[in-house]
Amino acid sequence: MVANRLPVSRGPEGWRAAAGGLVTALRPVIAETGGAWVGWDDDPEGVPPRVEGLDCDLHPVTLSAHDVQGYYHGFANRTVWPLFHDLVVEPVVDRAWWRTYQDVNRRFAEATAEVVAQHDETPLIWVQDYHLMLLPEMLRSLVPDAPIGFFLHVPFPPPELFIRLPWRDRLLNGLLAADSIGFHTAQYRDNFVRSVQHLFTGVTALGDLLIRPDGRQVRAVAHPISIDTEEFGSLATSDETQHEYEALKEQFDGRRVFLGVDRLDYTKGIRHRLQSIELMLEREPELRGKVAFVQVAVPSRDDVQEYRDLRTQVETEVGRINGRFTEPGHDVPVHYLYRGVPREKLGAYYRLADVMCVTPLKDGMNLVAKEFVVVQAATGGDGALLLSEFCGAAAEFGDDAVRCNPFDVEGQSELMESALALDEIERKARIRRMAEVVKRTDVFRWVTDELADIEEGFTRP
Ligand code: GDG
Repeated sequence: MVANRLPVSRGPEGWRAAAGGLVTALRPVIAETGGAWVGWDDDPEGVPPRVEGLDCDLHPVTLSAHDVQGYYHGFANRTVWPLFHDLVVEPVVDRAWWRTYQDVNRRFAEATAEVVAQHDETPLIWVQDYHLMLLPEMLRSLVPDAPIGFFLHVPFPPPELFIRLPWRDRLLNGLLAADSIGFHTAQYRDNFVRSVQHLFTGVTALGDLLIRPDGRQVRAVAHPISIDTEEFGSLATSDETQHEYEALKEQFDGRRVFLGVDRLDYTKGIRHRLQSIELMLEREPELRGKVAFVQVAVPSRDDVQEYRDLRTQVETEVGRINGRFTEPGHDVPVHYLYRGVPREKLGAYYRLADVMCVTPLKDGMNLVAKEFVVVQAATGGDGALLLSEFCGAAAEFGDDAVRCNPFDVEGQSELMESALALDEIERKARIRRMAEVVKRTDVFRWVTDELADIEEGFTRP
């Protein structure tokens, strides 16, 4: 496995495997194959070669402050991220960042080739995400006999937007050296295929296959990422979550709760969501005091200017709404938490929510939506899911979610109200159906499908 970060984090009791579906889903595969993980060791004291509970060798790539600035904060997060999220902010184009991105990708490739050389049999290499898009090509020349897969966790934009990037050919060539390239949805896959065909006339598309002029075939496939549904089912019903839930229930007694849980990122539609809440309270005075909106905003990329600006804008909105609609001696309408909360608390919020607002302007998949429906279904809940048309999850839930266009702030505010007004039996049935979808296509299925496609796509040289 090659990813920007190693799958470990340091807590008060030392190093442990990182929480999250990806690591959980890979744990059995890694244990079985005696796997290895190459990633940036973002810790001043370095990362140990093994961490208890994770049967996997860790191979750190150490980056200087200059590398991190150009490769990570720069090219990955200020050029590719906004471009791939349909330009919701203007990408910054900087040649020096691009050079650093190439250098760092090269170092990841060399570190990976060293790991491969330690194995008797050539292992399968699976590369994750937009930080490492040049890696398949670099690896192909260093280890020609390894199956190489790539998965993109963010959307792939339409060709009209992608071709604005000065180094568009280089990125596509980087990816096209893989045996299989995975995307969350058929739409992102099609955007990629159309970009390839637009820029490289010699490439033929045939179903899931792209045939390059040299005859090499590459698979471009849609495999939606998901969650470990059992893990979230147990989280929902654990004693600690129950305890947290009861406390929240009491705090919000007599009020219907809207919930948002996001990294504080401009792609997540938090400002538009707050504006919709404000419009709803303005339009419907009888809802004032009867509804509360909880926004968990997990700090993210706060050394990037656009993210610091976003925080100021969001906090201004929250202040304005609370200033307008709080009655002295009563609770505020918007509860804004600028921090992550422990998992049990997150589970309790998912249980508490009457309407979960997942309203990104653009989002590759969005796992919060999947976690919410699974937690609700595990406890017989009847919460509604307000879901943006512009996230991967929308392709899976159809009309069981209340679908919204977050750019239409007024329309979204009306949909918030209709979500609240849905009949209880109807809401329960919808939650059950959406949870069934997530259970059928959980994260283990994603890993199996991805690995199978990489193996099948591989032709020995
Ligand atoms: C990228 C793509 C794609 C959030 N707040 C807390 C907390 N979380 C956890 C959630 C969820 C995860 O963080 C967020 O995942 P998302 O999928 O919603 O969003 P991104 O971070 O943007 O992820 C996205 C994903 O990659 C996978 O491919 O779906 O489209 O942008 O798991 O539970 N966890 C805890 N406390 C919090 O306060 N413990």
